[in-house]
Amino acid sequence: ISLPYVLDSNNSSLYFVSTKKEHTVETHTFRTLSGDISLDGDARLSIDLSSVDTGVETRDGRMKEHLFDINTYPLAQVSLSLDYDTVKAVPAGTTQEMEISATLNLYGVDIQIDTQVQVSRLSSSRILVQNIQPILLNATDFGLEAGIETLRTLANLTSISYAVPVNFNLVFQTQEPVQAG
Ligand code: UQ8
Repeated sequence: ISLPYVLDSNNSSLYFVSTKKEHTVETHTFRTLSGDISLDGDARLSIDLSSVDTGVETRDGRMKEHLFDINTYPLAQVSLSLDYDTVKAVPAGTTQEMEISATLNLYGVDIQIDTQVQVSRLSSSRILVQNIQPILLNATDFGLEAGIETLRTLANLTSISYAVPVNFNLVFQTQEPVQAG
């Protein structure tokens, strides 16, 4: 039997990196992720931008308002199609590299991300999907540079880089089949 996979958000994470004043590099995250993989192989990841966590509340608030504009764009969404049977066939305890081509929608803009992921089967019902190389976003591709300049001015900084590396660890699980008898 085949069953859809649903993101186990408690065991999944997505981190991004910012650089300010040339050499000050910080790691941030989004607390709320959701996603699924359908039997047709449609995989989706939804990132709640209001759950941004940089460890500084004032900064989180400013990013939601001036960078992401969460009232208009509450989510970043990733979608791709893959071969469900290939994913299903990864034996438990093993890892397989896969080339994927995904679409990221952020700030109303779609960009294509071609990258390599590692798919590890943790058990019959759980898989772990991780990027192999860091994914490099450029804020200008989404028209986010004006928002970054606003943040820079508010925080009185000499610079904030438009280059943003992203890493993710995503655990997907299928519902365990109910044992007969
Ligand atoms: C089986 C199988 C293969 C399944 C597939 C499953 C699947 C769905 C896989 C997904 C695959 C995939 C390709 C995923 C892609 C994931 C990505 C790339 C998601 C994107 C996530 C995202 C939205 C990232 C953010 C992007 C972005 C442009 C962020 C901007 C970051 C910046 C530049 C922040 C600046 C921070 C800063 C330095 C602020 C200045 C500051 C302020 C304002 C402040 O107030 C303050 O305090 C007072 C400071 O000091 C502390 C400040 O520094």
